Amino acid sequence: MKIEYSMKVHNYLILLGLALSSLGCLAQSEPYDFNGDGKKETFALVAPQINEETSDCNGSCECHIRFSDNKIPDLVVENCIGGEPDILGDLDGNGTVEIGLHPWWWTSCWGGYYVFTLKNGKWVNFVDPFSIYHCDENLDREKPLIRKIPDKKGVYTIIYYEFDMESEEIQQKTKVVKQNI
Ligand SMILES: [Ca+2]
Ligand SMILES: [Ca+2]
Repeated sequence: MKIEYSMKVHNYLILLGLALSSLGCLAQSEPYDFNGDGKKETFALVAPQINEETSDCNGSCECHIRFSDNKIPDLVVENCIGGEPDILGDLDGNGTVEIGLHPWWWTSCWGGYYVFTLKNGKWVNFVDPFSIYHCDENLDREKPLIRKIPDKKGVYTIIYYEFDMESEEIQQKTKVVKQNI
């Protein structure tokens, strides 16, 4: 029951997001410096259009995070029908703010979480993507899923999910991961 209820809420949020984006009411983010040029910019997530009859995307199911500074390329996320990007702060202290995203998908409670950073004019994975189980009521989305570790460089603590074979339970875990770039 718990999962069913969460899925309903999840699907409602997707529909709401899709409705808003189709109306052109794209929510702009708070301004931060995503490319490290000392000036702040905003972004909006542009979701793909959904064909109501086929319940599929018109074109590719990909989201574009588009920036107010047109020198910054779109952050293109495949297998995405919407989402609410997280502004994670400047995790590695190089002057650019990192962006996190759990891309919405049709039905599954499982999904990937991606941490993106702009490096040499390209969006790349800051750490390897990890799994989250977003139907879990104990998943506090107000808290960042990736955190700096005080006095350590290049490693971060992440919150992720795993299906534990022994207990046959879905478990929330934490671990330390290395920065990719
Ligand atoms: Ca900037
Ligand atoms: Ca950074």
